[in-house]
Amino acid sequence: MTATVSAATPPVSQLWRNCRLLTMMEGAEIIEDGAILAAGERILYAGRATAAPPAPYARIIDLGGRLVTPALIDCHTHIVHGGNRAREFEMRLAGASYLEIAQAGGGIVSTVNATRALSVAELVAQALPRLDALLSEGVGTIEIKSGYGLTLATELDMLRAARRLETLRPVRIVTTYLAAHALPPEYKDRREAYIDEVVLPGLAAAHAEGLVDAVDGFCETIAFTRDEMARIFTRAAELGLPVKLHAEQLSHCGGTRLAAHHKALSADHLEYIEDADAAALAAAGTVAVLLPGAFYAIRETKKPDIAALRRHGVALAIATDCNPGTSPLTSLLLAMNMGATLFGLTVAECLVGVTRNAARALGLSAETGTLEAGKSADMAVWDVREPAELAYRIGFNPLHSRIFKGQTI
Ligand code: DI6
Ligand code: FE
Repeated sequence: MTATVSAATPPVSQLWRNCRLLTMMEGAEIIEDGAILAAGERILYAGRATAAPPAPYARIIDLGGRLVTPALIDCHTHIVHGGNRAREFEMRLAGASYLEIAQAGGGIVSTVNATRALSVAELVAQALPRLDALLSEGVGTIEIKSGYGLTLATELDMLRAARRLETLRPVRIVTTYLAAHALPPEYKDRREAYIDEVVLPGLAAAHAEGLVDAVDGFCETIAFTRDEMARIFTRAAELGLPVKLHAEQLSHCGGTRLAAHHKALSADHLEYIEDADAAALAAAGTVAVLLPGAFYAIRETKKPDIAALRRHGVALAIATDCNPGTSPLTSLLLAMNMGATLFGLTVAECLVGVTRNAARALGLSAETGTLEAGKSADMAVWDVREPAELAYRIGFNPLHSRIFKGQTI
């Protein structure tokens, strides 16, 4: 995130009234006669209108009885990348396996080639429609990962593109360094050299340029081992950067417990977790980020053990995982629907998963994710009556308006 310089003029106070209010604070019920008061970009009050601090307000906005939630947060995306894999989608429909596609030059390597071919400006231009699709559904904060450059220079370019997006739209962007996403072909059989020559120096360079908010990796048989990820996490800790991990997506490799051991902000995917993994996440306070779009797109049949995650009290988040290979999904509302329909999450779990818990998965709990005094005035106003309507529809967008840092978009 880049810091914004506050203007010298006193902040305008605004009161939004006549709404059904979901603050998404722990234990909070829906408030029928809701009001939100903000000074500039900060919330001063969110609660019953009758208990709001007294006027004068510079501006009063009547929300016509609509539902208001915190702006949504997509806490796991790869929206910066080159090209697409629609051709591969067709090959898979015709019966080709993932391996056959990879051998034909497809798979993640094709996206790496397409990404390396683009300038920062071109990466930005290709990401903008995806960003706009997410914003149109009331999203106010988006995490964006690198991981399709896999050279020092191109990983930094991906992060520069992600940062630039924040200057082009009213949105908060959180960047994650994911050079440990795949082993590039030029380092085939030289795994350690890739980490020594690209991943670690790239992390230092990206950090020095202020491009990194967190460090991630893909811990999987086809990607990086636990020991390799441990080295990268140790370096992240030395730089004071929080970590997260793609863990247990395709098989059980022990990534979840590694993430918990390093007090990761989140462990993501988790289709193959075991009970002890859920216990470790709970003990570490690590958020479980569920990515039903990837589960759906690769036709996975093993579901994450939601019962175990609940039993241990793990905080659950939901994200799109928007990426060209395994989750070409640019709808967080649809991700919520999939979380409910495919994984059996409740509506309340879906809502908290794209607000409060998603903020926590990004280390942003003090800034956004709930509507309460002191936080950023990031809100979504919906043309619905019941919260369940946000998870229930498929391919319908009921957003009325979006407010980001107190400004109605
Ligand atoms: N898990 C995934 O599903 C994607 N990356 C990851 O770590 C796959 C990315 C791709 O196929 O392009
Ligand atoms: Fe991912």
